[in-house]
Amino acid sequence: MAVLHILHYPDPRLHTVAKPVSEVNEKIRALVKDMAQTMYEAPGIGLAATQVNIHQQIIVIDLSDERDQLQVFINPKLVWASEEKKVWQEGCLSVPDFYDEVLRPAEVKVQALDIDGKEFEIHADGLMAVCIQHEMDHLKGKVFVEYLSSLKRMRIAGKLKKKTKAGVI
Ligand code: GNR
Ligand code: NI
Repeated sequence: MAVLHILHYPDPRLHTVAKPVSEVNEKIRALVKDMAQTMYEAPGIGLAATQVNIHQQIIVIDLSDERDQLQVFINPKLVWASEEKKVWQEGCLSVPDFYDEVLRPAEVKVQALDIDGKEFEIHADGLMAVCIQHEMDHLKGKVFVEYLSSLKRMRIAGKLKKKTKAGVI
């Protein structure tokens, strides 16, 4: 197992569009383990492969307090989103120490493959709906700061560049 390096905004690699996984094999399962370890160590409630510079459609999520309820989504597809939208204060491991409000559909249905390559569907609301949409955006090369004003985005990019240069993150 290994803790992987997380890319930080405005790294252009965060805008790479992930490709579908062709087969859920042992290599993918090993990668999922490393992604889970990286998410737990960070700590975060979710991680998309894009954030660790692997451009395949893989997401791990764990919303539990005990950190023992790992959920894996491979090749996730949005099959339904509610008309109703909700604002949530979002953060991102690729945008350390910044939090801001994002408006998204309040509920979604997502179809994906699990760790055994078996298809399943979930109906998510609350934080799960926010998190799965946030992670699916990563796979499309989108970071949550792209929902904010260009002024805010530029400020965040500037501050993070400075921190990276100083070796703080
Ligand atoms: O750890 C995380 N917390 C979080 C809080 C509100 C909305 C979304 C998230 S996801 C984030 C981990 C992360 O960056 N996943 O891509
Ligand atoms: Ni994120």
